[in-house]
This record gives sequence, C-alpha cells and structure tokens, in this order.
Amino acid sequence: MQVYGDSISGNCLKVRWVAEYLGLPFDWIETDILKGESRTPHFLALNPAGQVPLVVLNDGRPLAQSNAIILHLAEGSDLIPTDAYDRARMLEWMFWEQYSHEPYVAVARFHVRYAGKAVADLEPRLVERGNGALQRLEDGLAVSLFLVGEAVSLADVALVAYTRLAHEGGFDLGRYPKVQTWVKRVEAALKIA
Ligand SMILES: N[C@@H](CCC(=O)N[C@@H](CS)C(=O)NCC(=O)O)C(=O)O
Repeated sequence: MQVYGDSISGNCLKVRWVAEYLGLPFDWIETDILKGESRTPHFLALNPAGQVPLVVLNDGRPLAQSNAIILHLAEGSDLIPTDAYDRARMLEWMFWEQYSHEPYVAVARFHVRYAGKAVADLEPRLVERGNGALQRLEDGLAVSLFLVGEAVSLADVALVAYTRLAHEGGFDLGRYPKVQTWVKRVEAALKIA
C-alpha cells in the first residue's frame, strides 16, 4: 500500500498511526502541500480533489478522505467497536470532527504555524468555535476513558490528530483537563510519540 501524506498534517498522520497500529506494511510518499505537490497532474489523476491523505491499495485502487481511509484499513480490528450502536457513536464523533472540530482547531493551527499569522489576529469566530469543540470533547470525556467507552477506537484517532496540536493554534488545553489526560491516554494506546 502507498500512503501519500504530508507529515505536518494531522489528517495524514491518522492514516500512518492506524497502519502502524495494525501492522499493515506501507510506503509513505511524502507530499509537500505547501509546495503544491498534491496539485500535480500525477497526483490529481489519483485524487481529483488534490488533497492528502490518499492511499493506493495493494490492488491499485485509490482512496481519499482520512476518516474513510482509516475506516477501511481498520475494518474487523479492535479499533472499531463490534456493537452496532457503539460503531455508530464512533462514526458520530468522526463526522463531527470533520465538520465541527478540524475546520477550527486545525485551521487556526495552519494560520499560526504555517501562514505566519499572530494568534491575536485569528478570526474571533475561529477561536470561539475551536474552544467550543474542545469543550464538547471535555464534556464527552466526563463519562468514559475514551470517546466511545473504555477502549481506544477510530473516534479517538480522528479527534486526537489535531487536538494534540491545538496549542500551535493558540488554544490552551490547560482549560480542558480531561482532554489533556485523554490525549496522553490515546497516544499511549496507539504508541505514538
Ligand atoms: N477532509 C479531508 C481533508 C483533506 C485536506 O484538507 N488535506 C489537506 C492537508 S490536511 C491538503 O491536502 N491540502 C492541500 C490542498 O488542498 O491543496 C480529509 O480528512 O482527508
């Protein structure tokens, strides 16, 4: 399997972590988005959306979208709850991550870390929504060790990717103690540094 990814991207790291956790062999093809490497004719032929992560499976079929990829890779593994309701709850978190967390927490980080914007100059709505997402996580973690019950799942993979880097976008994880502890718990469960 080939994984096209940029190591600065949490979305891409989700794929690396799941493949490594499951012991799936893969070649990582570093794709620098800041240099436009996801917009070359070669890349666009594989993923017309021009985005990483992208995997090319062993049989040659391409697949994009981080959460779709990790769902496919982890099928039948302990990263996906067997109970149908718990599986749906995992997906609930993963869809929420893409629409209500990543667009604020990851985008703020991108502006500050890679586009040279000062935290003070971030759009207030971005900061407000990002803090809202982190509070939502804090509340969700009041009832269980992981986002879906007591075992790590793809919900944790999807949400930890940018939450662990939230400080790079100016967010103070000290305001969210359960989230801080959960980040360490997920990193330990996935064996990521
Ligand atoms: N929803 C997509 C987001 C993919 C995405 O936005 N990828 C970014 C890197 S995190 C990218 O490739 N940006 C380069 C570009 O759009 O040209 C996913 O989860 O995979």
